[in-house]
Amino acid sequence: MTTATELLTAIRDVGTDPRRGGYSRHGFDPSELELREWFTAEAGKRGLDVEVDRNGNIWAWWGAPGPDALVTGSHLDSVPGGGAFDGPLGVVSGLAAVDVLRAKGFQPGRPLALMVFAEEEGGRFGVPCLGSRLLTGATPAAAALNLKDQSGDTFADAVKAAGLDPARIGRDEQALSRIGQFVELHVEQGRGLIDLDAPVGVATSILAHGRWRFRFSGQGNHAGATPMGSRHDPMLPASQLVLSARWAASSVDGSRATVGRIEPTPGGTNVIASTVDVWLDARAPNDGRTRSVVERITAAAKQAARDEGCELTVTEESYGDAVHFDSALRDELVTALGNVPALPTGAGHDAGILAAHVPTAMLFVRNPTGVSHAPAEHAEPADCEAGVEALAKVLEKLAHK
Ligand code: HGY
Ligand code: MN
Ligand code: MN
Ligand code: MN
Repeated sequence: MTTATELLTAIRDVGTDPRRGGYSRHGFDPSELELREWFTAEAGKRGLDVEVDRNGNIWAWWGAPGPDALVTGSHLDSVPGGGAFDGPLGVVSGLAAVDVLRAKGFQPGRPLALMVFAEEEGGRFGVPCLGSRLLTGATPAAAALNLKDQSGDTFADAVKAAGLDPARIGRDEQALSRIGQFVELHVEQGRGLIDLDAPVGVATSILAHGRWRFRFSGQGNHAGATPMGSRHDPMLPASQLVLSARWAASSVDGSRATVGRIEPTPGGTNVIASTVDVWLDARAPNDGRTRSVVERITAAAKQAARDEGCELTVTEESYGDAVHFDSALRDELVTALGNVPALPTGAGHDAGILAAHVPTAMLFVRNPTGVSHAPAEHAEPADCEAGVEALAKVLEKLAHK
């Protein structure tokens, strides 16, 4: 039997993009395709039948596909310069849990599948959980196919390059109807389990979460020849937006607002930018609070654009309302595992998308640094094994004959 840590070590050498350091791949990116091949081989070694659905999500079946399948899974793509656990831990724990169950001669009493969702981070096309959103129809095919990545390739181009048919992208009734219950194991992205001194916990809720693109347009000009009083420099209102994200979020309880990506055009050191694109990630415990944070930030950005004689266009790139996981299923997990803590997560997950369609639950594994979306993200081997044991117990209980 291979441990989760051994499997994580194995995939560290597959599909890693050295340019960004650490673990970072985009969905549908050539380096991620290699990783998907690795997963397919590992699933095959465990006698799981692998298929790729029309939206690029991978399903590894123990037993004939659906209906009323018990499904577990997560994602393999990551953010630029991300950590090695966010996504992969859920996938390798599924493989290791199958090893545990097979070793004890367990035979599932219902179809059981291990999934890998495509493009969960939205790192390439800007929409998080794209694979699960397309599967469920939360994102319509038409809205997805025209999405462009930073090199100008469309999602349709990427789908073709991945060997899929753009005409078949979209809500997959048959695949969705196969899922009876879904459980995702994930490294915790925060300090909850550290403070609770527990290796494993179950999720209660996910924040309402959206992404907006602010485009400030001004007057491109020469850095030396343009007097300060006659500039329309979009970098000024862009900077104001970054600062307002901090004070707006601090004034709305439990909310978070982040600017992690700013792109001036043309981006020359001696050039006053003509446009500046700023991406805002905003989240809060409910829809109303997220919206109010974004409204405050947008008002400040509009005023700053006016003051600098710049134009502003705002585009909502993605949005997902707050998720409250199925309490009955959560209670089943707590019963199966014996008194594990239940806690919320600030991070988004494919489980959050599926929760609108099937009873869904999440397991978290302690992260001693509490850091995520950065190389410091971590889970100790003993806690990874506790996660595998917990997942195997949950799968055994829920898939019992
Ligand atoms: O961004 C998120 O919340 C998740 O880690 N994709
Ligand atoms: Mn993530
Ligand atoms: Mn994740
Ligand atoms: Mn996820």
